[in-house]
Amino acid sequence: MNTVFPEGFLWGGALAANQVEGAWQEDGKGLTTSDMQPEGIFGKVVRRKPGDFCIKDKAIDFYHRYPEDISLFAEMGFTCLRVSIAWARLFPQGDEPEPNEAGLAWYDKLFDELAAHHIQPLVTLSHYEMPWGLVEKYGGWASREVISCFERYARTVFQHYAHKVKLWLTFNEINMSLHAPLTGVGLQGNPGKTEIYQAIHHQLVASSLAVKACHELVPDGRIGNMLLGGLIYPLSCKPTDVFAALRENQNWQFFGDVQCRGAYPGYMKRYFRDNNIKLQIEPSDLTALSHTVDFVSLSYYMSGCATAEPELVEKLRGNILDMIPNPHLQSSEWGWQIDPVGLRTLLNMLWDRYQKPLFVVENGLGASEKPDADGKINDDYRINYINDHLVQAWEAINDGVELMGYTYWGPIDLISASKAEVKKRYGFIYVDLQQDGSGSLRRSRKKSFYWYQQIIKSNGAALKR
Ligand code: BGP
Repeated sequence: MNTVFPEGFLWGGALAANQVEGAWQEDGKGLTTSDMQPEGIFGKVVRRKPGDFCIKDKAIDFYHRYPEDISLFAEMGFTCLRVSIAWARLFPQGDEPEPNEAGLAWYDKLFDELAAHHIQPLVTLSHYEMPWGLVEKYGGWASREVISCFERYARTVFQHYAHKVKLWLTFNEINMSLHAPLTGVGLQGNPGKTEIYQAIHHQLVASSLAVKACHELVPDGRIGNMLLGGLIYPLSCKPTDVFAALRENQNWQFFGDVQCRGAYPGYMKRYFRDNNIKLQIEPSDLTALSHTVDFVSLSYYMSGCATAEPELVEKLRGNILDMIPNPHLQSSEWGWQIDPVGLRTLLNMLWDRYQKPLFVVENGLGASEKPDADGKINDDYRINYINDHLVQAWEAINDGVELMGYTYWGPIDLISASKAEVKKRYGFIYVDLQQDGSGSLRRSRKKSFYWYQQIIKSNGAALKR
Protein backbone atom coordinates (compact mmCIF):
# COMPACT_ATOMS: atom_id res chain seq x y z
CA MET A 1 0.00 0.00 0.00
CA ASN A 2 1.14 3.52 -0.80
CA THR A 3 2.56 5.10 2.35
CA VAL A 4 2.39 8.69 1.19
CA PHE A 5 -0.61 11.01 1.21
CA PRO A 6 -2.22 11.98 -2.12
CA GLU A 7 -0.41 14.51 -4.27
CA GLY A 8 -1.43 18.05 -3.42
CA PHE A 9 -2.61 17.08 0.07
CA LEU A 10 -2.58 20.30 2.10
CA TRP A 11 -0.42 20.28 5.23
CA GLY A 12 -0.47 23.01 7.81
CA GLY A 13 -1.97 24.50 10.92
CA ALA A 14 -5.07 26.33 12.09
CA LEU A 15 -5.56 29.56 14.04
CA ALA A 16 -8.44 31.84 14.99
CA ALA A 17 -8.23 35.64 15.08
CA ASN A 18 -9.46 36.09 18.65
CA GLN A 19 -7.04 33.50 20.01
CA VAL A 20 -3.86 34.87 18.45
CA GLU A 21 -4.12 38.38 17.05
CA GLY A 22 -4.51 40.54 20.16
CA ALA A 23 -4.65 44.23 19.10
CA TRP A 24 -8.21 44.14 20.37
CA GLN A 25 -8.79 47.85 19.85
CA GLU A 26 -6.36 48.65 17.08
CA ASP A 27 -7.06 50.11 13.65
CA GLY A 28 -10.72 50.67 14.36
CA LYS A 29 -11.69 47.13 15.40
CA GLY A 30 -15.00 46.91 17.28
CA LEU A 31 -15.74 44.80 20.34
CA THR A 32 -16.70 41.18 19.80
CA THR A 33 -18.43 38.44 21.75
CA SER A 34 -14.96 37.07 22.46
CA ASP A 35 -13.81 40.40 23.97
CA MET A 36 -16.87 40.34 26.24
CA GLN A 37 -16.10 36.85 27.53
CA PRO A 38 -12.64 37.17 29.05
CA GLU A 39 -12.96 33.72 30.67
CA GLY A 40 -13.67 31.88 27.45
CA ILE A 41 -16.64 30.69 25.44
CA PHE A 42 -18.51 29.30 28.44
CA GLY A 43 -17.63 32.27 30.67
CA LYS A 44 -19.84 35.13 31.82
CA VAL A 45 -20.17 38.43 29.97
CA VAL A 46 -18.00 41.16 31.48
CA ARG A 47 -18.48 44.82 30.63
CA ARG A 48 -14.86 45.80 30.16
CA LYS A 49 -13.55 48.78 32.14
CA PRO A 50 -10.36 50.57 31.17
CA GLY A 51 -7.43 48.84 32.81
CA ASP A 52 -9.20 45.45 33.19
CA PHE A 53 -6.79 42.72 32.22
CA CYS A 54 -7.76 40.06 29.69
CA ILE A 55 -5.24 37.65 28.24
CA LYS A 56 -6.92 37.82 24.83
CA ASP A 57 -6.41 41.59 24.48
CA LYS A 58 -2.83 41.04 23.44
CA ALA A 59 -2.94 37.25 23.03
CA ILE A 60 0.30 36.17 21.33
CA ASP A 61 0.42 39.45 19.42
CA PHE A 62 0.10 37.78 16.03
CA TYR A 63 -1.23 41.10 14.76
CA HIS A 64 2.28 42.50 14.91
CA ARG A 65 4.38 39.35 14.82
CA TYR A 66 2.77 37.50 11.91
CA PRO A 67 5.81 37.80 9.62
CA GLU A 68 8.00 35.91 12.11
CA ASP A 69 5.30 33.31 12.78
CA ILE A 70 4.63 32.73 9.11
CA SER A 71 8.30 32.25 8.40
CA LEU A 72 8.36 29.59 11.14
CA PHE A 73 5.35 27.88 9.56
CA ALA A 74 7.13 28.01 6.21
CA GLU A 75 10.22 26.47 7.81
CA MET A 76 8.04 23.50 8.83
CA GLY A 77 6.92 23.25 5.21
CA PHE A 78 3.29 24.34 5.60
CA THR A 79 1.39 24.49 2.34
CA CYS A 80 -1.76 25.78 4.04
CA LEU A 81 -2.63 28.00 6.99
CA ARG A 82 -6.15 28.26 8.33
CA VAL A 83 -6.90 31.69 9.76
CA SER A 84 -10.09 33.60 10.47
CA ILE A 85 -11.05 37.15 9.72
CA ALA A 86 -12.32 39.10 12.72
CA TRP A 87 -15.64 40.39 11.37
CA ALA A 88 -15.43 43.40 13.74
CA ARG A 89 -12.14 44.56 12.20
CA LEU A 90 -14.04 45.11 8.96
CA PHE A 91 -17.44 46.06 10.35
CA PRO A 92 -16.77 47.32 13.89
CA GLN A 93 -20.45 47.42 14.89
CA GLY A 94 -21.48 44.78 12.38
CA ASP A 95 -24.09 46.80 10.49
CA GLU A 96 -22.14 49.63 8.85
CA PRO A 97 -22.83 50.12 5.14
CA GLU A 98 -19.11 50.31 4.29
CA PRO A 99 -16.12 48.35 5.59
CA ASN A 100 -13.26 49.74 7.69
CA GLU A 101 -10.36 50.14 5.24
CA ALA A 102 -7.70 49.62 7.93
CA GLY A 103 -9.17 46.22 8.73
CA LEU A 104 -9.19 45.18 5.08
CA ALA A 105 -5.60 46.37 4.71
CA TRP A 106 -4.30 44.28 7.60
CA TYR A 107 -5.65 41.04 6.13
CA ASP A 108 -4.21 42.05 2.75
CA LYS A 109 -0.79 42.16 4.37
CA LEU A 110 -1.39 38.82 6.05
CA PHE A 111 -2.41 37.09 2.80
CA ASP A 112 0.52 38.68 0.94
CA GLU A 113 2.92 37.37 3.54
CA LEU A 114 1.46 33.87 3.15
CA ALA A 115 1.73 34.10 -0.65
CA ALA A 116 5.37 35.13 -0.35
CA HIS A 117 5.95 31.84 1.50
CA HIS A 118 3.80 29.76 -0.88
CA ILE A 119 1.31 29.02 1.87
CA GLN A 120 -2.29 28.83 0.76
CA PRO A 121 -4.77 30.51 3.12
CA LEU A 122 -7.93 28.72 4.24
CA VAL A 123 -10.12 31.43 5.70
CA THR A 124 -12.96 31.07 8.22
CA LEU A 125 -15.48 33.89 7.95
CA SER A 126 -16.61 33.59 11.54
CA HIS A 127 -14.63 31.77 14.19
CA TYR A 128 -16.26 32.06 17.61
CA GLU A 129 -16.79 35.81 17.50
CA MET A 130 -19.20 38.34 16.11
CA PRO A 131 -19.40 42.12 16.50
CA TRP A 132 -20.81 42.91 19.94
CA GLY A 133 -22.83 45.72 18.35
CA LEU A 134 -25.00 43.08 16.67
CA VAL A 135 -25.67 41.39 20.00
CA GLU A 136 -26.67 44.67 21.68
CA LYS A 137 -28.69 46.08 18.85
CA TYR A 138 -30.39 43.01 17.38
CA GLY A 139 -30.02 40.28 20.01
CA GLY A 140 -27.52 38.43 17.82
CA TRP A 141 -28.72 35.79 15.36
CA ALA A 142 -32.18 35.83 16.98
CA SER A 143 -32.86 38.57 14.45
CA ARG A 144 -33.17 38.09 10.69
CA GLU A 145 -31.43 41.46 10.29
CA VAL A 146 -28.13 39.82 11.10
CA ILE A 147 -28.38 37.63 7.99
CA SER A 148 -27.98 40.64 5.72
CA CYS A 149 -25.19 42.10 7.90
CA PHE A 150 -23.30 38.85 7.53
CA GLU A 151 -24.01 38.64 3.82
CA ARG A 152 -22.63 42.17 3.36
CA TYR A 153 -19.50 41.19 5.29
CA ALA A 154 -19.09 37.96 3.30
CA ARG A 155 -19.58 39.69 -0.06
CA THR A 156 -17.07 42.36 0.94
CA VAL A 157 -14.34 39.87 1.72
CA PHE A 158 -15.02 37.65 -1.31
CA GLN A 159 -14.83 40.67 -3.58
CA HIS A 160 -11.76 42.12 -1.92
CA TYR A 161 -9.70 38.95 -1.48
CA ALA A 162 -10.94 36.87 -4.45
CA HIS A 163 -7.52 36.87 -6.09
CA LYS A 164 -5.70 35.94 -2.86
CA VAL A 165 -7.96 33.44 -1.10
CA LYS A 166 -9.48 30.43 -2.84
CA LEU A 167 -10.49 28.27 0.12
CA TRP A 168 -13.17 29.46 2.51
CA LEU A 169 -15.19 28.22 5.48
CA THR A 170 -18.41 29.76 6.78
CA PHE A 171 -18.95 29.31 10.56
CA ASN A 172 -16.49 27.57 12.86
CA GLU A 173 -17.98 24.53 14.61
CA ILE A 174 -21.47 25.66 13.74
CA ASN A 175 -22.98 22.95 15.94
CA MET A 176 -21.30 24.43 19.04
CA SER A 177 -24.19 26.92 19.37
CA LEU A 178 -26.11 24.18 21.16
CA HIS A 179 -23.52 24.31 23.98
CA ALA A 180 -22.28 27.92 23.84
CA PRO A 181 -25.15 30.04 22.45
CA LEU A 182 -23.50 33.42 23.03
CA THR A 183 -20.35 32.45 21.18
CA GLY A 184 -22.20 30.60 18.44
CA VAL A 185 -25.27 32.73 17.78
CA GLY A 186 -24.93 35.80 20.01
CA LEU A 187 -27.73 34.89 22.45
CA GLN A 188 -27.37 36.21 26.00
CA GLY A 189 -28.79 34.74 29.21
CA ASN A 190 -30.32 31.28 29.19
CA PRO A 191 -32.10 31.02 25.86
CA GLY A 192 -34.69 28.29 25.35
CA LYS A 193 -34.55 25.67 22.61
CA THR A 194 -36.88 27.56 20.27
CA GLU A 195 -34.75 30.68 20.52
CA ILE A 196 -31.55 28.74 19.92
CA TYR A 197 -32.87 26.84 16.90
CA GLN A 198 -34.41 30.00 15.42
CA ALA A 199 -31.01 31.73 15.67
CA ILE A 200 -29.34 28.64 14.22
CA HIS A 201 -31.82 28.71 11.37
CA HIS A 202 -30.85 32.29 10.56
CA GLN A 203 -27.20 31.33 10.69
CA LEU A 204 -27.72 28.35 8.39
CA VAL A 205 -29.47 30.63 5.89
CA ALA A 206 -26.56 33.09 6.16
CA SER A 207 -24.08 30.26 5.64
CA SER A 208 -25.87 29.22 2.43
CA LEU A 209 -26.04 32.81 1.19
CA ALA A 210 -22.28 33.03 1.75
CA VAL A 211 -21.84 29.87 -0.35
CA LYS A 212 -23.89 31.48 -3.12
CA ALA A 213 -21.88 34.72 -2.89
CA CYS A 214 -18.58 32.86 -2.94
CA HIS A 215 -19.59 30.97 -6.09
CA GLU A 216 -20.51 34.27 -7.74
CA LEU A 217 -17.52 36.32 -6.64
CA VAL A 218 -14.70 33.76 -6.40
CA PRO A 219 -15.38 31.54 -9.42
CA ASP A 220 -12.25 29.43 -8.92
CA GLY A 221 -12.79 29.25 -5.16
CA ARG A 222 -14.26 26.54 -2.96
CA ILE A 223 -16.24 26.99 0.22
CA GLY A 224 -16.94 24.51 3.00
CA ASN A 225 -18.79 24.29 6.28
CA MET A 226 -17.11 23.48 9.59
CA LEU A 227 -18.43 20.90 12.03
CA LEU A 228 -17.27 19.95 15.47
CA GLY A 229 -16.88 16.23 14.79
CA GLY A 230 -18.47 15.01 18.02
CA LEU A 231 -18.36 11.29 17.35
CA ILE A 232 -20.56 9.35 19.80
CA TYR A 233 -20.47 5.60 20.48
CA PRO A 234 -23.16 3.60 22.27
CA LEU A 235 -22.06 2.94 25.87
CA SER A 236 -23.21 -0.67 25.44
CA CYS A 237 -24.58 -2.80 22.61
CA LYS A 238 -28.13 -2.60 24.02
CA PRO A 239 -30.30 -1.58 21.05
CA THR A 240 -31.64 1.37 23.05
CA ASP A 241 -28.08 2.62 23.66
CA VAL A 242 -27.26 2.20 19.98
CA PHE A 243 -30.27 4.31 19.10
CA ALA A 244 -29.35 6.93 21.74
CA ALA A 245 -25.91 7.22 20.12
CA LEU A 246 -27.49 7.60 16.69
CA ARG A 247 -29.65 10.43 18.00
CA GLU A 248 -26.68 12.15 19.64
CA ASN A 249 -24.77 11.98 16.38
CA GLN A 250 -27.77 13.42 14.55
CA ASN A 251 -27.71 16.40 16.94
CA TRP A 252 -24.53 17.62 15.26
CA GLN A 253 -24.92 15.97 11.85
CA PHE A 254 -28.10 18.00 11.44
CA PHE A 255 -25.99 21.07 10.68
CA GLY A 256 -24.00 19.22 8.04
CA ASP A 257 -27.16 17.69 6.61
CA VAL A 258 -28.67 21.13 6.00
CA GLN A 259 -25.41 22.56 4.65
CA CYS A 260 -24.69 19.60 2.36
CA ARG A 261 -28.17 18.53 1.32
CA GLY A 262 -29.86 21.92 1.33
CA ALA A 263 -32.91 21.05 3.43
CA TYR A 264 -34.00 20.15 6.96
CA PRO A 265 -33.84 16.38 7.59
CA GLY A 266 -36.94 14.47 8.71
CA TYR A 267 -35.50 13.50 12.10
CA MET A 268 -35.09 17.21 12.92
CA LYS A 269 -38.64 18.04 11.88
CA ARG A 270 -39.78 15.32 14.24
CA TYR A 271 -37.58 16.69 17.04
CA PHE A 272 -39.14 20.14 16.55
CA ARG A 273 -42.65 18.63 16.59
CA ASP A 274 -42.01 16.52 19.67
CA ASN A 275 -40.55 19.48 21.57
CA ASN A 276 -43.10 22.01 20.39
CA ILE A 277 -40.42 24.09 18.68
CA LYS A 278 -42.05 26.24 16.03
CA LEU A 279 -39.58 28.04 13.81
CA GLN A 280 -40.32 30.97 11.57
CA ILE A 281 -39.07 29.87 8.21
CA GLU A 282 -39.73 32.10 5.20
CA PRO A 283 -40.18 30.55 1.75
CA SER A 284 -37.08 32.46 0.57
CA ASP A 285 -35.06 30.74 3.33
CA LEU A 286 -35.75 27.38 1.75
CA THR A 287 -34.42 28.61 -1.59
CA ALA A 288 -31.35 30.06 0.12
CA LEU A 289 -30.61 26.74 1.85
CA SER A 290 -30.34 25.01 -1.53
CA HIS A 291 -26.86 26.52 -1.99
CA THR A 292 -24.80 23.68 -0.60
CA VAL A 293 -21.14 23.61 0.36
CA ASP A 294 -18.33 22.31 -1.86
CA PHE A 295 -16.57 20.43 0.90
CA VAL A 296 -16.98 19.50 4.55
CA SER A 297 -14.43 20.51 7.14
CA LEU A 298 -14.28 19.31 10.70
CA SER A 299 -12.48 19.50 13.99
CA TYR A 300 -11.73 16.30 15.84
CA TYR A 301 -10.28 16.08 19.32
CA MET A 302 -12.18 13.32 21.11
CA SER A 303 -15.08 10.93 21.04
CA GLY A 304 -17.67 10.13 23.68
CA CYS A 305 -20.47 7.72 24.53
CA ALA A 306 -24.24 7.85 24.92
CA THR A 307 -26.74 5.74 26.80
CA ALA A 308 -30.51 5.61 26.92
CA GLU A 309 -30.46 5.26 30.72
CA PRO A 310 -30.96 8.64 32.36
CA GLU A 311 -29.44 7.71 35.72
CA LEU A 312 -26.21 6.70 33.95
CA VAL A 313 -26.18 9.97 32.01
CA GLU A 314 -26.40 11.90 35.28
CA LYS A 315 -23.72 9.81 36.93
CA LEU A 316 -21.19 9.61 34.13
CA ARG A 317 -21.32 12.73 32.01
CA GLY A 318 -17.97 14.36 31.87
CA ASN A 319 -16.13 16.85 29.71
CA ILE A 320 -17.15 20.26 28.39
CA LEU A 321 -19.61 18.76 25.93
CA ASP A 322 -21.16 16.56 28.61
CA MET A 323 -20.24 13.42 26.76
CA ILE A 324 -20.06 10.16 28.70
CA PRO A 325 -16.45 8.95 28.96
CA ASN A 326 -15.41 5.79 27.19
CA PRO A 327 -13.94 3.28 29.66
CA HIS A 328 -11.51 2.03 27.00
CA LEU A 329 -9.74 5.33 26.32
CA GLN A 330 -7.10 7.47 28.00
CA SER A 331 -7.59 11.21 28.52
CA SER A 332 -5.48 14.30 28.03
CA GLU A 333 -4.62 16.52 31.01
CA TRP A 334 -7.82 18.40 30.23
CA GLY A 335 -9.95 15.27 30.28
CA TRP A 336 -10.36 15.05 26.49
CA GLN A 337 -10.38 11.38 25.55
CA ILE A 338 -7.81 10.41 22.96
CA ASP A 339 -9.19 8.23 20.18
CA PRO A 340 -7.26 8.13 16.89
CA VAL A 341 -9.36 5.29 15.42
CA GLY A 342 -12.38 7.50 16.01
CA LEU A 343 -11.01 9.83 13.35
CA ARG A 344 -11.03 7.04 10.77
CA THR A 345 -14.60 6.16 11.77
CA LEU A 346 -15.68 9.79 11.60
CA LEU A 347 -14.10 10.41 8.19
CA ASN A 348 -15.76 7.29 6.79
CA MET A 349 -19.07 8.28 8.36
CA LEU A 350 -19.01 11.77 6.84
CA TRP A 351 -17.80 10.57 3.46
CA ASP A 352 -20.55 7.93 3.31
CA ARG A 353 -23.13 10.51 4.34
CA TYR A 354 -22.17 13.40 2.07
CA GLN A 355 -19.85 12.16 -0.69
CA LYS A 356 -18.09 15.52 -0.57
CA PRO A 357 -14.36 16.08 -0.04
CA LEU A 358 -13.42 16.34 3.62
CA PHE A 359 -10.82 18.51 5.33
CA VAL A 360 -9.55 18.01 8.89
CA VAL A 361 -9.10 21.65 9.88
CA GLU A 362 -8.49 21.08 13.60
CA ASN A 363 -6.95 18.28 15.62
CA GLY A 364 -4.40 18.67 18.34
CA LEU A 365 -3.22 18.08 21.88
CA GLY A 366 -3.26 20.73 24.60
CA ALA A 367 -0.75 20.22 27.43
CA SER A 368 0.89 22.30 30.15
CA GLU A 369 4.55 22.71 29.34
CA LYS A 370 7.61 24.65 30.28
CA PRO A 371 11.09 24.55 28.81
CA ASP A 372 13.63 22.31 30.59
CA ALA A 373 17.02 23.51 31.91
CA ASP A 374 18.36 23.63 28.33
CA GLY A 375 15.38 25.63 27.16
CA LYS A 376 13.94 22.63 25.26
CA ILE A 377 10.47 21.11 25.18
CA ASN A 378 10.47 17.44 24.29
CA ASP A 379 6.82 16.96 23.51
CA ASP A 380 6.83 13.30 22.55
CA TYR A 381 3.23 12.97 23.79
CA ARG A 382 2.18 15.49 21.10
CA ILE A 383 4.20 13.72 18.43
CA ASN A 384 2.53 10.42 19.34
CA TYR A 385 -0.91 12.01 19.36
CA ILE A 386 -0.54 13.53 15.91
CA ASN A 387 1.22 10.50 14.48
CA ASP A 388 -1.60 8.21 15.55
CA HIS A 389 -4.32 10.52 14.21
CA LEU A 390 -2.54 11.01 10.89
CA VAL A 391 -2.11 7.26 10.48
CA GLN A 392 -5.87 6.87 10.89
CA ALA A 393 -6.51 9.71 8.43
CA TRP A 394 -4.28 7.87 5.98
CA GLU A 395 -6.23 4.65 6.62
CA ALA A 396 -9.43 6.55 5.83
CA ILE A 397 -7.92 7.78 2.56
CA ASN A 398 -7.17 4.17 1.73
CA ASP A 399 -10.78 3.34 2.61
CA GLY A 400 -11.71 5.64 -0.28
CA VAL A 401 -12.33 8.89 1.59
CA GLU A 402 -11.39 12.03 -0.32
CA LEU A 403 -9.38 14.11 2.15
CA MET A 404 -8.11 17.52 1.07
CA GLY A 405 -5.75 18.23 3.93
CA TYR A 406 -4.90 18.46 7.60
CA THR A 407 -4.36 21.69 9.53
CA TYR A 408 -3.15 21.03 13.07
CA TRP A 409 -4.63 23.12 15.89
CA GLY A 410 -2.74 25.33 16.94
CA PRO A 411 0.74 25.19 15.45
CA ILE A 412 1.89 27.94 17.81
CA ASP A 413 0.86 28.28 21.49
CA LEU A 414 -2.25 30.45 21.72
CA ILE A 415 -5.13 31.29 24.03
CA SER A 416 -7.54 28.38 24.47
CA ALA A 417 -11.17 28.91 23.49
CA SER A 418 -12.99 27.10 26.26
CA LYS A 419 -11.31 28.78 29.25
CA ALA A 420 -9.03 31.45 27.77
CA GLU A 421 -5.98 29.67 29.15
CA VAL A 422 -2.49 30.03 27.80
CA LYS A 423 -1.23 27.17 29.95
CA LYS A 424 -3.09 24.78 27.68
CA ARG A 425 -0.47 24.75 24.97
CA TYR A 426 -0.95 23.15 21.58
CA GLY A 427 1.98 24.52 19.61
CA PHE A 428 4.97 23.19 17.72
CA ILE A 429 6.23 26.63 18.66
CA TYR A 430 6.44 27.68 22.30
CA VAL A 431 5.46 31.24 23.18
CA ASP A 432 6.89 32.80 26.32
CA LEU A 433 3.64 34.05 27.79
CA GLN A 434 2.06 33.33 31.19
CA GLN A 435 -1.56 33.61 32.31
CA ASP A 436 -0.95 36.92 34.11
CA GLY A 437 0.30 38.41 30.84
CA SER A 438 3.97 38.28 31.79
CA GLY A 439 6.58 36.92 29.38
CA SER A 440 8.69 38.14 26.49
CA LEU A 441 6.44 36.57 23.79
CA ARG A 442 9.60 35.05 22.36
CA ARG A 443 8.96 32.09 20.05
CA SER A 444 10.98 28.85 20.25
CA ARG A 445 10.80 25.50 18.49
CA LYS A 446 9.61 22.40 20.37
CA LYS A 447 10.72 18.86 19.40
CA SER A 448 7.45 18.40 17.50
CA PHE A 449 8.43 21.31 15.21
CA TYR A 450 11.18 19.21 13.64
CA TRP A 451 9.03 16.09 13.64
CA TYR A 452 6.14 17.77 11.77
CA GLN A 453 8.66 19.19 9.33
CA GLN A 454 9.76 15.65 8.48
CA ILE A 455 6.18 14.44 8.12
CA ILE A 456 5.36 17.21 5.66
CA LYS A 457 8.61 16.80 3.77
CA SER A 458 7.95 13.07 3.30
CA ASN A 459 4.26 13.71 2.52
CA GLY A 460 3.38 11.37 5.37
CA ALA A 461 5.81 8.55 4.56
CA ALA A 462 7.74 9.21 7.79
CA LEU A 463 4.74 8.37 10.01
CA LYS A 464 5.14 5.41 12.39
CA ARG A 465 2.58 2.86 11.37
C1 BGP B 1 -12.24 24.16 18.93
C2 BGP B 1 -12.21 25.60 18.48
C3 BGP B 1 -10.90 26.26 18.58
C4 BGP B 1 -9.95 25.70 19.59
C5 BGP B 1 -10.05 24.24 19.88
C6 BGP B 1 -9.39 23.74 21.13
O1 BGP B 1 -13.44 23.92 19.54
O2 BGP B 1 -12.65 25.75 17.16
O3 BGP B 1 -11.11 27.63 18.61
O4 BGP B 1 -9.66 26.51 20.61
O5 BGP B 1 -11.36 23.79 19.90
O6 BGP B 1 -10.17 24.06 22.25
P1 BGP B 1 -9.56 24.77 23.51
O7 BGP B 1 -8.90 25.99 22.99
O8 BGP B 1 -10.67 25.08 24.41
O9 BGP B 1 -8.58 23.80 24.07
